[in-house]
Amino acid sequence: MLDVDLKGVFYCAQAAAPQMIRQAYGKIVNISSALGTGTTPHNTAGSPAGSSAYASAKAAVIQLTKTLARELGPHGINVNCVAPGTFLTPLTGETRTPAEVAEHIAHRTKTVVLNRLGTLEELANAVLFLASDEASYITGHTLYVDGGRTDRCDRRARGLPMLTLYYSPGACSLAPHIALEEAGAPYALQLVSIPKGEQQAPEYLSVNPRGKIPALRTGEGVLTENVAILTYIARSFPQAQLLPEEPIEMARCISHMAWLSNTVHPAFTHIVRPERFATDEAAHANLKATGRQNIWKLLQELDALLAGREWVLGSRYSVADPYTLVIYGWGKGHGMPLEQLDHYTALKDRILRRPAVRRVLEREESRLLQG
Ligand SMILES: N[C@@H](CCC(=O)N[C@@H](CS)C(=O)NCC(=O)O)C(=O)O
Repeated sequence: MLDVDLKGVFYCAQAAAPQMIRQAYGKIVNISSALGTGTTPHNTAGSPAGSSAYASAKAAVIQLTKTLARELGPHGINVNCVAPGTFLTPLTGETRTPAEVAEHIAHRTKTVVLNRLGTLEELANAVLFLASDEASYITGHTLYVDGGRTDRCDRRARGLPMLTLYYSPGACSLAPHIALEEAGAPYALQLVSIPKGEQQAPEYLSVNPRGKIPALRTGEGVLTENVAILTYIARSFPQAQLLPEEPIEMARCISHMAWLSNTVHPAFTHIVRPERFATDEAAHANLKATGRQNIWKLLQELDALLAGREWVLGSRYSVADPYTLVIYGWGKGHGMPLEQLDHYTALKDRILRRPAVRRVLEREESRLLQG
């Protein structure tokens, strides 16, 4: 690996430089890699082998480019480098099983702003540009030819802290959990089990003194309230397109989430925690029964507003969808006949087909996966 990817590059330059110096003109374009830039973490999706030899050789090529540019610049020689992202070549399949190739392509497509892998012509064009006189005043430069890798642009790459989601499986924290996964965000999970009452433990109250899940720890402090957390995730990772840009569509998305948070969610609290609404135990049965009626009406309202829509906002998926999915799971968990709600059930099925959603539901062992 080091012989081909590093020594090969060094010896080529060493062989070509004397002739270039004699003619006082030359262009050297080295081939590094996104993995050599130190800004793209090695992601093992579909790439099971270790990459330390490859990454270090490719990083060395970037440093070689910079130092050679300094040494050869006075002789009229430009030395540059390209750092390609993911391009499919015969090697892609030689080092992976077909399933790993598919996983590799799916993952890399998702982590690219342009949402597709590059063609070899596009890479060759970048090299041609640096080799041409169009690039006569560029030297010592590394050109990223990677379709805009989002993991290069992410918080980890920018040295910002990871996001930490405080969650409890099946709770409304499922929505931001899905949003983080959809966004390709770097995040860690911190389990705060509601069944075990951990949301009232001093450790968690120091995070969210209201003792509610979810909370999201950011580099700028802790955020609470689902609507704010979902909006923050969507705005922090705009390439994932989880919140419309146009003010009116953005407001519609927030309006839907606010209604889930301030009306639909509390309706469930009446049946789960009636003691919070009436100290007289005799009233609890009535609170639960009324709560169930209210919830069923709200679920029907949701079903009606989803008629003719692919997603909550119409034709575009947004953070409002996973939040709406959470409510479906709760209705089902309380034995309500959700299957009677055709539009809502169709939305649930569509959301469940999204790979990021499935990963999260499997992680949370969600009952939504049980059909
Ligand atoms: N308004 C808050 C409500 C959060 C909330 O009530 N979360 C529930 C879990 S779904 C919780 O923490 N329950 C524990 C409790 O109330 O003690 C939000 O939308 O984030």
